[in-house]
Amino acid sequence: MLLQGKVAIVTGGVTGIGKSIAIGLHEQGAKIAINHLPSQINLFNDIKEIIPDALSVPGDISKPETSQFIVDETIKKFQKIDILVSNAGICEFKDFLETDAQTYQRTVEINLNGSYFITQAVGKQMKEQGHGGSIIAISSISALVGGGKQVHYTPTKAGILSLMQSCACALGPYGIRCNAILPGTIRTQLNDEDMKDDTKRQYMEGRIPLGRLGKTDDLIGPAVFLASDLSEYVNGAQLLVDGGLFVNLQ
Ligand code: RM4
Repeated sequence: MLLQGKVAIVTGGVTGIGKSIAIGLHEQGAKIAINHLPSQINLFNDIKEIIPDALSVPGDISKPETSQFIVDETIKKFQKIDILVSNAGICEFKDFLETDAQTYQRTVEINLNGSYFITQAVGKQMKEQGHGGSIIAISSISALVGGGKQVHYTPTKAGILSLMQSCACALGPYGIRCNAILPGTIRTQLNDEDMKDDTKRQYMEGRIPLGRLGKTDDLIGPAVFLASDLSEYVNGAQLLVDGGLFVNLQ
């Protein structure tokens, strides 16, 4: 029980990587506030079966006011915040030259702006609390390498990595650690369509030394590590969780 008595916020916490991490932090003893879109309340209710005292903090993370709402509601219910997992994100695969401005802007607003706003709001609360904290942002292998159909997306993941590096500098003096997790190709709803293409899926599996695509539960251990005191001197780090995909040229 590495997180007994801790309070964690997970954004985008009812699907994919965010859902697995929310459940994983709960299993280590943390109380969980889960952000999700209002339309996903049924998905939140499903998670309540697993995490009975989970707090629903619905809202569009791209709006600055949502982050303050998340912090205020979490404090109301749990009186403190120790951990933030900034996970909410979208990725539609689209040809660069056909990508409309709205798709680009929405991807930036949710992935990068949303991560900035929630990190700032939680950072202010943690500073006021005076006992530090751990902020984890879900960046991506795509922060480090490109994707021909992800030109609107990869810059947001690179931005999230950079956000954590600068927040590590800005918040470190308050004992608040900021680190990035960089998932590789993890099977989630974000790549359902992309991975339906057998040729693409077999290509990706062949690129990964461990021989398989990632599962969302593969992110639980790294998140628990960075959330817990096991990583008390880890600040501004980036942790690839990709089965060896990034380093495998040949
Ligand atoms: C990740 C990475 C994966 C892709 C998902 C949607 O950042 O690019 O390959 O499947 O996004």
